[in-house]
Amino acid sequence: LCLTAVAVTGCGHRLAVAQAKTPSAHIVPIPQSMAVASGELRISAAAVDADAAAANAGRALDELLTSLSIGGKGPAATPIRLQLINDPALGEEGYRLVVDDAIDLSAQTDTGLLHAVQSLRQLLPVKPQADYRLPRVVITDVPAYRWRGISLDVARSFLPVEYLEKHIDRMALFKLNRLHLHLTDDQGWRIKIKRYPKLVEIGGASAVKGGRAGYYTQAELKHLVAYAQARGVTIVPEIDMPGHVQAALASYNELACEDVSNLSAYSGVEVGFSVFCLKKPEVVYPFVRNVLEEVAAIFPSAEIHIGGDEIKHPLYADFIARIAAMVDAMGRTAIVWEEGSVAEMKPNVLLQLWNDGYAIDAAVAKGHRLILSPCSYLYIDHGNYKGQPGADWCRGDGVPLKRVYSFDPAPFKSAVGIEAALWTEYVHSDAAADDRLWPRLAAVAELAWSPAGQRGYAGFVQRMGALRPQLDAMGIHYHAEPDLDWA
Ligand code: TNX
Repeated sequence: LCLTAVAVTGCGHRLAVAQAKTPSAHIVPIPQSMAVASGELRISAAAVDADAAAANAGRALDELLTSLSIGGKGPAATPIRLQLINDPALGEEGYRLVVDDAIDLSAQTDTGLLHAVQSLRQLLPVKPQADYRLPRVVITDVPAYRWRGISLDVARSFLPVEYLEKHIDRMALFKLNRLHLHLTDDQGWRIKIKRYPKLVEIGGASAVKGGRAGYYTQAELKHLVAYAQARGVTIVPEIDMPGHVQAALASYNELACEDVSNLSAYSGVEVGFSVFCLKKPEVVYPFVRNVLEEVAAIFPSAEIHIGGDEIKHPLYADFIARIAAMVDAMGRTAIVWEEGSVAEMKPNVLLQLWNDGYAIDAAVAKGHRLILSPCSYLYIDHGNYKGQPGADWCRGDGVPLKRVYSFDPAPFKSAVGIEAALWTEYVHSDAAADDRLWPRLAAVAELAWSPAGQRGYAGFVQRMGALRPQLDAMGIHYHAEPDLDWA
């Protein structure tokens, strides 16, 4: 007999491995509850019965099975059922996944079922095999936070549409659900506004030194919105103002106070020098309104980010209050970086925290809720390790995987969730973005989805380490993280 030891002489190597190992259930983010029973389910074919009302999840399941060549019916086919059910405890995004003699995925919504499919996908290998062995599990899973985000700065250095599509697929694998696009900054304006064509003709043609210029057409952005929506991801647009606007001033000089006709977009990395001319409300407010109307027509997101960072101006609080009200009148909710908390705004306006220790209690007392992006944990433009070239202003030791994972959101009782940020002053290619994003974004996903009681770095390392083939299959140029033995 050969039960465990692979090295025992006389045992067929493959047989020994197959008998020794119950397939393990490594899922990131770790589910709220998961019971693993003994034994395994073997699958070679699947008989899918999917609720037609869950179209996105049905398509995702179909793609998963096709990618593994798990085909059609037949007497030996394993039933796979994808069902919409009524179970309020699962909320908007929760799901149940049971692997027994059949595979049952259930949720109240299409989005919940999408998450169930992603968990199933992580339990399976990434390459076609003759048959598949799944652990028998009962998973009930609900996210800790409704906001599980990543912000990409496409303004300093552009990221192409094809990259964003891939990025959305990767987010979906880890149940991340908010893609915040920082579309405008001093160095570039990346969204075509039909009423102001020079914004992309001039502002879209520049970038930070060494970075990529470019812009998205409205058709491209609408395509991305739909692509993301089908994968459970909401794209949240940001138009940063009243500072960080040099690209806009270069395109439409009248937005500036100085009487200059040769302003040009900026390619350095300093911040805080450009500002709309707030003494010319008759110029600035109609411009902002027209821009935001086109933005709102492209992005159906409940929230629109209006920036508001890093600018000191006597009319700043008034400007933020007026633009937040403008967004509100459009039927959307404004998000503003933490500095905007000085403005009088409706309490539903979300504040995005980015400086560790920023004094936010007064704003919270007014009812504002928070998106947590503390730079010393979640600014992943900072190095994967101390000394990796790039930003270091917030934390000189970089923001390693373990550091990201150690962020504790619990003290922030008014948080709606967590968002990491990839600024791109020093990130100028798809591969460089991948290197910054992965595997750290998986840690962010676990912080945002999994309850504190289930989390732990050792377990994360073990589960994430096992998911390396998933990242390889997606073609991710991830950082060779030593903690995961990926070096
Ligand atoms: C601060 S965070 C910024 C960005 C920079 C980033 C670099 C925030 C709201 N503003 O403009 O790109 O630091 O790490």
